[in-house]
Amino acid sequence: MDLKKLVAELEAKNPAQPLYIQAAKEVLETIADFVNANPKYDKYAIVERVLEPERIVKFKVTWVNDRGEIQINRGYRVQHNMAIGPYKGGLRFHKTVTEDTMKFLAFEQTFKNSLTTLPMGGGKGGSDFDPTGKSEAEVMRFCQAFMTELQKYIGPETDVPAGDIGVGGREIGFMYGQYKRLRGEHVGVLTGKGLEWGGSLIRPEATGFGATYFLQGMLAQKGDSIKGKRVALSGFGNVAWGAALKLAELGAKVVTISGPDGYIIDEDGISTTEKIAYMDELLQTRNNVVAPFAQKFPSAKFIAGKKPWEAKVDIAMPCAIQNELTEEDAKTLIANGAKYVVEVSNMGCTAEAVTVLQQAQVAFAPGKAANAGGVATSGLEMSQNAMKLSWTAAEVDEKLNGIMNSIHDNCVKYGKEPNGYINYVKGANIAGFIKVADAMIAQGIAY
Ligand code: 2IT
Repeated sequence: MDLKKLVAELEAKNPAQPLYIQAAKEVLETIADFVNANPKYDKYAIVERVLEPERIVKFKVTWVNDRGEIQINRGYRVQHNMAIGPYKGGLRFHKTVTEDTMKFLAFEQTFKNSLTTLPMGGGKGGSDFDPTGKSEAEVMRFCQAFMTELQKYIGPETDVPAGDIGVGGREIGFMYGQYKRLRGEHVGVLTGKGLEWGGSLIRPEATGFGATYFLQGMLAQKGDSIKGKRVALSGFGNVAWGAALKLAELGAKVVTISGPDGYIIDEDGISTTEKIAYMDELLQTRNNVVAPFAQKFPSAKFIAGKKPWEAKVDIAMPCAIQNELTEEDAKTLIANGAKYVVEVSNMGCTAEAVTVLQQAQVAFAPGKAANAGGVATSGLEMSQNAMKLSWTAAEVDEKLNGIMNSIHDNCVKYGKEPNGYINYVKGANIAGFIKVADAMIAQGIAY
């Protein structure tokens, strides 16, 4: 493959889509040597083909708010790649959602899902609907209107959405109810369902648990361990919550969480059951502010308008949204002695931040590897739905742990550099690419 030419084409074909270009460029740059060493990929134009989503559905969502006013939002589903299984990926409801956001997330999802070892293709969807401050009735009406259109394009064997930012158990419930009402089928068309109606144990915790298991692999690789480590988390949603739970259990000290309003620093550690439960309580208020945490717990301080990356920590785990950790933040973390950065949000670090971290030999894990535990457990939910049975929490957790270990092993296999440094970005991209690429070759010129 001609890297320069492909990057130029990528930029020309996707004008005004900087997120998609950022995600795709990173993959192109890290797989180029591998692709060039294996001519079959060029023979079948696999790289060019994988850069193009199989389908993008864009639709109008019209609903009525509590004041009787008509609201119009945009809905999306990007069906990126079906080579290894049905499209699979979350739905994001957030005011920043654009076609660019959806394309970058669906692209990342294809490689991530490939890494999980489970048969899932890549997709992503969502809307620019902003859940902040909306009543339960408004959220329900929106979810019903959204699913009325989305249901035309999904199904348990074709495309299985789940949650993401702004979409949790409540929203999955409202959308599942509407799917059932329209189709008359109780099937595994969504994951992240409630336990009583087809959901899986450990799914709510899975992204945070999985990222922590991945971190354990990174630490073990350097003969280090998690106990006593100071950790900065950003965000206070489902992902940060799951990570806080597992980090506390394994003896790390989480010192920060954050929101759009600023960050919380707590030198006593955000490690007690009460504090972690309060994170979830704050999320359920849907006000999207973290400041009240400091009013509730005297050991916690609120720093308005700042990000948690200025705290002195050993490990940073961005758990909020893309590009939340910049080059400046990376330099601050390095100056403060951080040795590990684990992306738990999708593409949580800017490209410049990743370069700075890698140059300083900080162990850096990309989201598509470290946060794959969420979708992996969605895959386990699909298995349980197909078998019409449910596994115990211990069974799911053990499978999740095994999957995260295998992702870590694969990153090391394809990402180890001559000096011993593990380039997890390169490892994840090559390992994720191989399975998708080989499946596409086997299936002929279809997509
Ligand atoms: O980014 C992700 O991997 C998710 N939001 C979870 C997707 C899923 O299908 O469980």
